[in-house]
Amino acid sequence: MSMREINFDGLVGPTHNYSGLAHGNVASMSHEGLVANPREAALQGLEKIKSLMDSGYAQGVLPPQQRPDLGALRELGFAGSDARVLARAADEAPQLLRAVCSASSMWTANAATVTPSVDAPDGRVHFTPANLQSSFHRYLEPTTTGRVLASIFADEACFAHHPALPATPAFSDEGAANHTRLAGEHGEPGVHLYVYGRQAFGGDGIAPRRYPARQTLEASQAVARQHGLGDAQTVFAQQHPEAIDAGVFHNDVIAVGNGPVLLYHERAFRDEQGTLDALRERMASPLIPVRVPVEAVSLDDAVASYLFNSQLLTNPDGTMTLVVPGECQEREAVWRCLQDHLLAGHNPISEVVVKDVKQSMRNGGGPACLRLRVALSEAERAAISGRVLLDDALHGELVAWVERHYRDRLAPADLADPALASETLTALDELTGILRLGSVYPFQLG
Ligand code: SUG
Repeated sequence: MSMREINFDGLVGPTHNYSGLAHGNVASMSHEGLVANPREAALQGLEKIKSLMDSGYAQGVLPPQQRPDLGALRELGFAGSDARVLARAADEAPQLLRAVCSASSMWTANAATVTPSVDAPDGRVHFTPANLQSSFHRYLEPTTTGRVLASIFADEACFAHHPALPATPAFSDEGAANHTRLAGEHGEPGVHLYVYGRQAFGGDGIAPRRYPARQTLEASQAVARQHGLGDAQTVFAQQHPEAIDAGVFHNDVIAVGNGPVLLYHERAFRDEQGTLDALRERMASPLIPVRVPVEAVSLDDAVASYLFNSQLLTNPDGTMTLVVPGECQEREAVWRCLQDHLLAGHNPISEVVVKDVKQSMRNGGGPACLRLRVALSEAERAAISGRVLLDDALHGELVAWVERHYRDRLAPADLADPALASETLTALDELTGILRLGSVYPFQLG
């Protein structure tokens, strides 16, 4: 069976802005109030996926969400015309207006957790949208995410969709950003590494003190259960509390795995050796750990550069390419580590590709945050609905669509502009036509 990983990148929405909404995400907190450039943000994302497609990697896209989410404001008691709802929210609760305008669905590593069919007992690909209950602006995503995934992966013979977990702190779930599948190659049965920040029920109480732990053990276990994974296929590891307190709000800011390779920072896991041992015990092929010690890259450098928020991609000859954000070039220790430790080391990483996703990075989203990995067989690829697999024609249409509809300047004060809301609806309505998705947005469902 020819399994292939497809990276589904989130298209950056027209309301991309810097509102400082994410507590514990150092970039988001420090760039609050900056003027954003949504057009540049979307084009940077499209350039990344075009160049990866040109290099032979399979690429898909997921649409942005409807923002501002006026439905959410109405549920919170703001009534009247759309313009009135926006004006009142801007006046009485500006923090709520900012939350309902966030373009955070671009970070599709948080959209869902996905289990390939080769690992699931029923032989289907399983999806659970992340409940993202740890922040209000992200909690608004899962309903539409579930609808979009169900519309693309509609064929019930191939795909199974589960409900998001109960949106309560005990089941706080942030999706694939805390999930890594390791296997000799994509078609081989895999071992699933779930990394959590805290335990809700019981545990020894060791958890971060400064910033919130967004993923719970109980959430990770529930997702594994939904997907039918057993003990022999799963490892649950606690994230190092020090890492979270340094700004590592998801595991994908401190570790990345692909195939048999696990690239990780010394402080990624609370029990480093125990985690590696548990993986080795379960994997059919030898694990290839690539450890970056704290002397080579400090936690602060890791967070500032997003070295570990890289995409690790398999090449046809078995080597791997690491796609890193431009910020890695700006930190000497990180750049040196890439050259001397990673490229020169005994591991399959043979190439480093630098991508500029600065607009997203300023909100704490690197190359790996922007994509959801879905490993599919040929038959499953053929069963995809809609026009979401990237080719030159689709890329060209998406670039033209962004250039037609997106602003090149958006400050938090612009979010109350009713014209922004109507521009966004026009753009999204056109986008569902381009992607042939049918009706997925609240404004289309009536
Ligand atoms: O949830 N930023 C996102 C970044 C998510 C990155 N994803 C992964 N690491 N997989 C977050 O913290 C900031 C939005 C703002 O401030 O407007 C934000 O939500």
